[in-house]
Amino acid sequence: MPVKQPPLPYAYEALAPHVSAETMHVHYDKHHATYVQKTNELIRGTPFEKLTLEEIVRRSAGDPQHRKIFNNAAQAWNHNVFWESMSPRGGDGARHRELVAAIDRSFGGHAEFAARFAKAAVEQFGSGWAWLVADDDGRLEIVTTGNAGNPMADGRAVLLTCDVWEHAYYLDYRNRRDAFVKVFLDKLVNWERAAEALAQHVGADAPARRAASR
Ligand code: MN3
Repeated sequence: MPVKQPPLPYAYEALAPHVSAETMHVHYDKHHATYVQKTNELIRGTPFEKLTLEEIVRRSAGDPQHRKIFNNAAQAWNHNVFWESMSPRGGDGARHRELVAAIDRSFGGHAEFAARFAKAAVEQFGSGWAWLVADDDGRLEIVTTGNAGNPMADGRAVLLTCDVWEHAYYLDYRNRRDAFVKVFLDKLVNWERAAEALAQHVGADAPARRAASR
């Protein structure tokens, strides 16, 4: 299988009580696994078969002919980032100096960032994703996308994402997306991952790395 589903970075029950083991099993074993499986079915025997998952997402983005491939490949990639965006020791605000400075510069502080991220995530109409992204100058922005949409396809560095499809929270929070997003921000966000992604994108050798990945 050309596209693999990476193992969860923690145990199914590791995020409880904030995200239950039941939600993790349904979400990772059923929803995410199905996107990976469908991607592999769709790319079999096509030029996409030789590409990495990131390349599949970038090259199918915006092409109506490859919409099915994009939808499944992007959902496979988005979930990889979502699992990494949470940690059993998460939440609590960034501590990495560069990231704290970027949040202050871009939003005016952690509280303002969290309020804006929560608002964007809750107001995303229907299924989709809320993202913290960085541009080439290290300026941060909160964006939302519908369905499988993803800002990596537009060349932005993804620091974090929160899945706001109902399957991400319905078993634990029913219709209360706001409650799930609050817990995501307060208890789960993996700020280490965000700091590493920012450093990779704006570090000294980042322009060369970005060019190579295009
Ligand atoms: Mn999901």
